[in-house]
Parts: sequence; C-alpha cells; structure tokens
Amino acid sequence: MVERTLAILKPDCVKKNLSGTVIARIEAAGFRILGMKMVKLTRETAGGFYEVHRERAFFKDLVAFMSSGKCVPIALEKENAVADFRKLIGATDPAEADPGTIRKDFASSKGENIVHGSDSPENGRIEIGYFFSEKELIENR
Ligand code: 3AN
Repeated sequence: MVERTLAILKPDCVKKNLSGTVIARIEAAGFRILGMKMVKLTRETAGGFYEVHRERAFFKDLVAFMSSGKCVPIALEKENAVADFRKLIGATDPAEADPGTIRKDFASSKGENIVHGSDSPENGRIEIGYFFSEKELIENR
C-alpha cells in the first residue's frame, strides 16, 4: 500500500552539511518527496512534536537538541513507506544500527541520530500535518 511518512533531517545532519547526502540516499531508495522545507523549531514546537516522550528522562535534552539548529522536515510517499524508511535509517542507537543504514554511517548517539522517521502510517499522516498544509504536499508520481 502507498503510505506517507515524515522524515526530519535533524540539526546534527544540517550542521554537518549532510543534508544533500541524506536526501540523495532517500531518493535513491525510491521515496517520492511531496514537500520539504527548512525550519528552526522553538522549544515549544519541538516539545509538541515529541509530546509522547514528555515523561521520558531524555525529553529535555531531546527538545534542546531539536531546537538547537535548523531542521529539514520532508514529507515522503512510497509503497510501504513507514517500514522501508525505518529500515533505511536504522535503529535509534547508531551502535545497534545495521551496516549501510543512514544512522550507522552518520549518527553519533541515540540523541543525535541525524534523522527522524515516523513509526506508523497513522503517525506519518499526523506528523506530516505538524509541518505541512495539504496544499504544500504535491504528488510527483
Ligand atoms: P526513533 O526516532 O528511532 O523512532 P524513538 O521514537 O524511540 O526513536 O525516540 C524519539 C527520539 O528521541 C529519537 N530519535 C532520539 O533522538 C531520542 N531518544 C530516544 N531514546 C533516547 C535516549 N535513550 N537518549 C537520548 N535520546 C533518545
């Protein structure tokens, strides 16, 4: 089934000048880009995005990191997009990520792990809506 998923190139990705490299991998893996923008999140916006993690010990650090520099949210579409994107990026902890994945190759820690990927088709739609209006999502099939 064709699904949508949200990728976010995190501040470490942008700061390391890896945006183009990571986008090239995403495109090479067959994802279609429906929308893309560069944003600097406030603490409030970052906290809202990661609301489900509010009670976790790492929440404060996560919000500080995600608002520490520019991010690039990217709305993606593809058959089986959610699972295929998580496979492409690898495990949350780069030390546990499979060889050849984006996090294995570029991430430095569980917190600073280069890229976000939605964890279900439902969350993919919700998360895309957090950054994009419907008219900003243009199909390019
Ligand atoms: P994923 O992004 O792989 O789906 P989640 O949803 O478990 O991972 O966590 C959301 C984000 O919170 C991760 N991308 C990571 O940046 C951060 N995070 C998760 N676990 C930790 C941790 N133990 N320490 C620091 N940051 C974490």
